[in-house]
Amino acid sequence: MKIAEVELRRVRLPLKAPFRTSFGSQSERDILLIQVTSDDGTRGWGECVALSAPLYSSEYVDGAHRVTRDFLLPRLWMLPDVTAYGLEAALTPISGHRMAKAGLEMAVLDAELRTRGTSLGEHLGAVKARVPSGVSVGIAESIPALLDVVAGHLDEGYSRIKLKIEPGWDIEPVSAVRERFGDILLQVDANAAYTMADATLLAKLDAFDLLLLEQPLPEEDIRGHAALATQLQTPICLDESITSARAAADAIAIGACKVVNIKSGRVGGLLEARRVHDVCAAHGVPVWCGGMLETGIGRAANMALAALPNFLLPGDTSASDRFWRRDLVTQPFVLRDGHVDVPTGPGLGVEMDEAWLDEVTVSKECHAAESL
Ligand code: OSB
Ligand code: MG
Repeated sequence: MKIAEVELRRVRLPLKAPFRTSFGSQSERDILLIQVTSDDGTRGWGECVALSAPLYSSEYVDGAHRVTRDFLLPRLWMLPDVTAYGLEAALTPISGHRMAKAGLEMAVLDAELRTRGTSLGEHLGAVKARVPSGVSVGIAESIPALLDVVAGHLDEGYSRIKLKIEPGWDIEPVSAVRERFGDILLQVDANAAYTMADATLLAKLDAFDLLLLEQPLPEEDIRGHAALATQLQTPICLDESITSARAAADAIAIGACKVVNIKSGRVGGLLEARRVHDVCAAHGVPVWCGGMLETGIGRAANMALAALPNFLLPGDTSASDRFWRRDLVTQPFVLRDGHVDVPTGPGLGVEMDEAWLDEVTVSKECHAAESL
């Protein structure tokens, strides 16, 4: 495949409600979208998951945009024949910037698979037609407000609830949710907000029979997680720390996690995400699919990934209306019986709602291959 053109577009989409985590509150998303067009006119879309500020990880959307334009695209133009696999290799010399790489890779893979008439699920090795859908619940104003939000999601039929926690918002809300809703699938995510000094406090979570405790300690603190694991019954799951299949292998070997959250953006793309899946499977470590407040583009990729065999826990694979009044795709993802369908059409299997997309577009720049 030859790429004739790449469009970098920024869209601004308000969230239905502010989403609060230990690293801050989001009330809208400023998203980098990538559209590639091949020389035969096939188009592919990618969504970069970088947030506005470098709080969850070191990447942020303005930086990802710039890296894509200044360092990734020149390497794409140098490829005589473009495939997602070839692009991944061509981008390897660029250190870090995994979310930027993942956004471009997604667009190329979408176009490549559309050319071949293959769905992303089929390409990655999906074994399910639909995936169980969990929901990530932000830090609330009060316990009654949290209970109302959780009750709403359970009424909608979500299969599992994840509560965001931070120091001062942990034991009480978790206890209140467990007491009020009984035997639901429940887990918590700390987004690196604790230290080893909190080990005794975190051990109190053992009383609530949680599926897992996600990323209690900082990204680089793999050894700390291994030490903490010896003091907890609740399985530790890593998110921020797992930046590659190698990082996953290391974390598992040292006993830092019993479960892994996979986000293709965090690990540099869907191809590396599948390797993370495979490494975990080889070690008998179950995985689940994380989310980054994606529109239907990134959400489509998540559903395909979450359909792989070792995705044994429900993911943050919620329906489009969890965050958006109107998604960017014409067929938004809907929740049915606590599940969301994996797209079956070629590539990502979604089409853009062009009118809405244009309405929420803040900027657009077009880059063309110098010669074909
Ligand atoms: O840690 O999983 C996380 C959102 C943004 C950044 C990090 C995280 C999250 C979520 C939301 O928890 C997951 C979703 O998109 O549903
Ligand atoms: Mg997380």
